[in-house]
Amino acid sequence: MSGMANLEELDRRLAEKWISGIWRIPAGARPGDPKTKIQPHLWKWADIHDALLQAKDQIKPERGQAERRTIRLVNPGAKDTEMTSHTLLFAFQLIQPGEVAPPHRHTMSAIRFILQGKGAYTNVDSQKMVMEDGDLILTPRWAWHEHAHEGAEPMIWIDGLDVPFIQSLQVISFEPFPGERMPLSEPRYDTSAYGLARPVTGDNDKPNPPLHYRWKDIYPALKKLAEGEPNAYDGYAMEYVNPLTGGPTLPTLSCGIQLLKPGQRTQSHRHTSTVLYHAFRGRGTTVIGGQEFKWEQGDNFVVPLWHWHEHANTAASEDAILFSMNDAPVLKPFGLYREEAGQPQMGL
Ligand code: 1HN
Repeated sequence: MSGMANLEELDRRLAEKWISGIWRIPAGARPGDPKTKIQPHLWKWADIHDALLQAKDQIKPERGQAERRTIRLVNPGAKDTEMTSHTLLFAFQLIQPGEVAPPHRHTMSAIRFILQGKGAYTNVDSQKMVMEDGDLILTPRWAWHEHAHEGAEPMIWIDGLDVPFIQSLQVISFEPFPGERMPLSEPRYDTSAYGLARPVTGDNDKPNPPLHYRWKDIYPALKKLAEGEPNAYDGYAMEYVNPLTGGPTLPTLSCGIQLLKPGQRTQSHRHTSTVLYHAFRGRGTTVIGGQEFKWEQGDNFVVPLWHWHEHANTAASEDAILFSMNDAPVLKPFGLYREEAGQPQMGL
């Protein structure tokens, strides 16, 4: 009998006992550099908006039904999970005047980044947070939340969640609120007053309150930052911090906002975190792993981990503003966050 036949026989005998030799692991599973199934990809705003309008009359955000009129961005490398990356999900939600997206809570953390409309609010842990364009609103893990719309026109926002990460840990819990509507009170947390001082209350024991970062506070800060020196890789970039800890936006994900001036280009770098981007204002080009992606307002793209990337604002006179969400907070505590500077790739 040949050696190979002997080895196959050995593997078969071990498998019967639920044992497996590590000689069965292919060499390709020991890469020198991190490998991901997630692919660089861009989703056009027109396609996202069309999808929401097509779902508008067919889907109602009702209990026991869909609960939310929400569409997901599916990475071509994650067809099995229908998620945007292996850790993160970007989804888009539309709510009609008078509708209520029923209250529930889950072990996934969520952010809302508001894109269009007026008059809707999200109720997180009984705090009424009125949504305005460019606002970032947090729904921390296990917080009760519902959305309601008191305005006159459809409202659209981004839902950013850590669903696939929580799925991979197999700790998903989901609970409907015991009652049709949540109780409501005015917000207790005013983030704009929190930057330098925080309330001395028992709430400080709760490190992840449902915070509201208002565009009317963030945008002037971003413009002010743009009067100074840019970051080489991200332009004029800020992270939405948790003012109670100084840490990331949420324990499993962090959000950022960055401005590129007309004609501005960044240098290439790569890191082990994955980033989902939304073009909030302006237009430009991002090169990801040698592939060029042209974006304009409303478009979304993903920079998969360890892919070289650089951004450019290609407009002559308009600022470009990118909102982003990344998974660095689940890497950094374990020393798995790595970053490397590269050579420029853009032939613009
Ligand atoms: C969710 O609870 C919401 O509450 C939106 O608005 C999108 C995507 C996956 C899982 C839960 C919401 C979601 C979600």
